[in-house]
Amino acid sequence: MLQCVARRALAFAAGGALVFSSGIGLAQQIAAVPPNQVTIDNFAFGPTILTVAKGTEIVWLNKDEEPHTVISVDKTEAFKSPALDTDDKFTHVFDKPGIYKYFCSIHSHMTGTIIVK
Ligand SMILES: [Cu+2]
Repeated sequence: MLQCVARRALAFAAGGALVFSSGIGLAQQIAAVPPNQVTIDNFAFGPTILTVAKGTEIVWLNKDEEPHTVISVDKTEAFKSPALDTDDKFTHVFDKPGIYKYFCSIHSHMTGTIIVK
């Protein structure tokens, strides 16, 4: 009787561990691309339009083999990165709500927008 209960408890614990470990796997996948990150890849900013809460620090990460820059069009919350090489990052904190357009000064067809709520 006691052994039977112990066996059930063990089976339950194993099942719980399985659910728990798969839950961690999902969390790691989500963490792989932070919600405040813009990835520069194949001559494009992605996501092209990113909406965040005010006070958010945006991280631009260059995954291209080419250098790129991140330059604000709007002067009210100006930001201007140096040329970013492969795997270089640039960050900017957006404190005021608004719509902030930016581009790459090396490849002016590359554009993106940060919407701050
Ligand atoms: Cu560029």
